[in-house]
Amino acid sequence: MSEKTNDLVRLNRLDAGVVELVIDRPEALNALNIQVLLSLKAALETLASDASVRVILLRGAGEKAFVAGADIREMQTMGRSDAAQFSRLGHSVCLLLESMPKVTVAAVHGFALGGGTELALACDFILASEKAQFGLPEVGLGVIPGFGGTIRLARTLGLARAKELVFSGERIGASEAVQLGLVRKALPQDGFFDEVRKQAAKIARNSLSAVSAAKSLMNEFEETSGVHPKVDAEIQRFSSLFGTHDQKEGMVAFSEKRSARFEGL
Ligand code: DAK
Repeated sequence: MSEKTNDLVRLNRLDAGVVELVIDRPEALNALNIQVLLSLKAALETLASDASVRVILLRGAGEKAFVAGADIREMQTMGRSDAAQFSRLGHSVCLLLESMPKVTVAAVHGFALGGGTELALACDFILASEKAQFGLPEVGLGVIPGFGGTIRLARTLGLARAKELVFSGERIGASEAVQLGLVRKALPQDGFFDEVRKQAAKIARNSLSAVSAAKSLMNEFEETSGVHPKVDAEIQRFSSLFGTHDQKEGMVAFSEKRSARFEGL
């Protein structure tokens, strides 16, 4: 059964307590604008308290992308306080995915860039097809990841590898993501979502109270080193880059489909 929570986010209820939460903005490669984030937040809040739900599969609509990042066109006009608000909203979605008493799985079949990689990292784990592409290209736009990506990537890959990816903005494919430990294995593109649903159903057959007890315990290990204590620092750093020459230039250059000319200002 497919429910439209609104025009940007769709909910498919599958068997045995598995639901697919689909970001449905394929014409912009499912880029996260404020409206998408608000819709995701509302849907996740509802699912968190729905006793029939066990596993949430987060995915993007269309052939090409999970999520190609935060919406660059929308960010282009943001000042510092808008950026701080935007960052707080993004964090609230990621923290919900990370902490809700359900299993959250990112199903990545194409581009997961910037905010897309960050959203995927906030899920309990990522299932990726062989066409998945990950990366945090924000420094090429004059900003930094603003949804907790720096912290979660460092936690997953180790500090030096995460720094290399964040500082270079380089994209990696599925096989490198496997080597780095971001995902366990790359699944075939053909039949990817069928396989993802099968794996979700397998988890859903286990005791949800046991699985969510394990989840909260494992998250507690992260309490001091994890994202929560660093949210305010990241929001402050992220928003302080808005209004700089390089942030404006980076985002205008994206819209004009040309390389950015940065001045370090
Ligand atoms: N924002 C807005 N529109 C986007 C977009 C994005 N991130 N990514 C793609 N699109 C749009 C394109 O502009 C294009 O629109 P039209 O020109 O057709 O109107 C359409 O989607 C199709 O994209 P392309 O024509 O570019 O498709 P290609 O196959 O040629 O290229 C691509 C695919 C994924 C390589 C390319 O679209 C691309 O480089 N996209 C941008 C990827 C990127 O830089 N992502 C990082 C964005 S910055 C925050 C939280 C998080 C973040 C920031 C703040 N807070 C909470 C404050 C994170 C920041 C980011 O994510």
